[in-house]
Amino acid sequence: MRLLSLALLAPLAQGFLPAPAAPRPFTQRAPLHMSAPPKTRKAPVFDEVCETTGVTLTRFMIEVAFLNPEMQELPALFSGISTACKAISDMVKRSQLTGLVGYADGGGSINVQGEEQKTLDIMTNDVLKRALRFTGKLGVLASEEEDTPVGVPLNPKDVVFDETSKYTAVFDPLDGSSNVDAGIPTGTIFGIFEHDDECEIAEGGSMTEDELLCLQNTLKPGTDLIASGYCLYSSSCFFVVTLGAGVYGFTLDENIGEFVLTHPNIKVPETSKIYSFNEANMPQWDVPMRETVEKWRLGTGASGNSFTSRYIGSMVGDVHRTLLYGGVFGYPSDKKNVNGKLRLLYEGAPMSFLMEQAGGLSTDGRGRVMEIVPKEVHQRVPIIMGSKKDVQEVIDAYAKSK
Ligand code: FBP
Repeated sequence: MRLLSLALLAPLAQGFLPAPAAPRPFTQRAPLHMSAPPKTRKAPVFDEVCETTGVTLTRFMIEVAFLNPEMQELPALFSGISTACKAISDMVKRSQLTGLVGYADGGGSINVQGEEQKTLDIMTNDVLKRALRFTGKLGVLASEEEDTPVGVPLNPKDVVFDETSKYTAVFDPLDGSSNVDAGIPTGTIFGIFEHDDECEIAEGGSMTEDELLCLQNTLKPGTDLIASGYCLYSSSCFFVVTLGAGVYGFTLDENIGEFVLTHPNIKVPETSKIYSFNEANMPQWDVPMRETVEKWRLGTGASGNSFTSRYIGSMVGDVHRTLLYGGVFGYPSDKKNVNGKLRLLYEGAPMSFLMEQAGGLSTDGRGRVMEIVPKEVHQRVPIIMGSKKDVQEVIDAYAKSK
């Protein structure tokens, strides 16, 4: 018999929009009037739940599409994403047994960001790419492991009943892969945009029209996301998603092969006692960032709380803990990496959409990460996200330092 929490019967959630601040010279932000006004999305209410299966992700998506007609084609896309995540969960879990460990081709396989690719980086990228393509709903995809955005031509050979290329998907197939062989949590991060065949094409030198169209369809600010989420491969396999009406967490029930709703309407606590950064970089951080964390250590910050430190080194793991327990996670700017380490398009923006929908904040110190318009697919961005009042303390420190 499955445990059914009353929260499952809870109705809607609302998005969150903090006031924008003066941008850094090199950061272009989408003025609020430019990005599509956030449409109020309806979240399903489950007044009847099967005791054996609980509320599955499949049912959740069908009900979301029923309540939000403009999302009719999302369930098909999500069935591809969740199938890929289940397969990746199994690949990661069995990798020591199947030999899918270490660097691809014994080392030397370098992605466009100069990072040595793990065997699992390449395999998980392939699994996700194909699963998305077979849904027949994708126009373009961009991945950490792909040099440039990839157009997904409608291909009659793949025989999908109604191909529409309605969406653009951006993803990091195996975030934290540097930790995977040590059994440390890793994850898949994804973001979904509407695909726009008509989008205006800028001059592109050597790029073909199609390539430019692909690029234009991916270089969008987080405020244009219609859905984002992650799958965490850890003690359990968690699938956490937002469609613009709150954040919902599912746990993989391997007995029935389904993601089952276990964390409805996640709300990140407003204040906390946890910070989560790679402190080895602290001496290089911007002064406002460094001073704020020093105050948190001493318990002399705005909340008066003495903070402790938690850092897994896999963004998905650190963000998942932050959503559930509260805290501030990030990879701020520092003298070495002025734009931090995390990628805006397929790490920063999708995770910021989740954090804001859970009532938290996500900033680069000077403004909302969600409003930053990417110039490049693999562009990096400083990120500080988490509990609203604590992140606001960082924003205030940066504002004061101006
Ligand atoms: P990828 O593994 O996808 O390249 O992600 C980068 C990442 O591993 C994040 O998951 C994590 O938050 C960060 O880098 C850790 O960086 P560092 O090892 O410098 O602390």
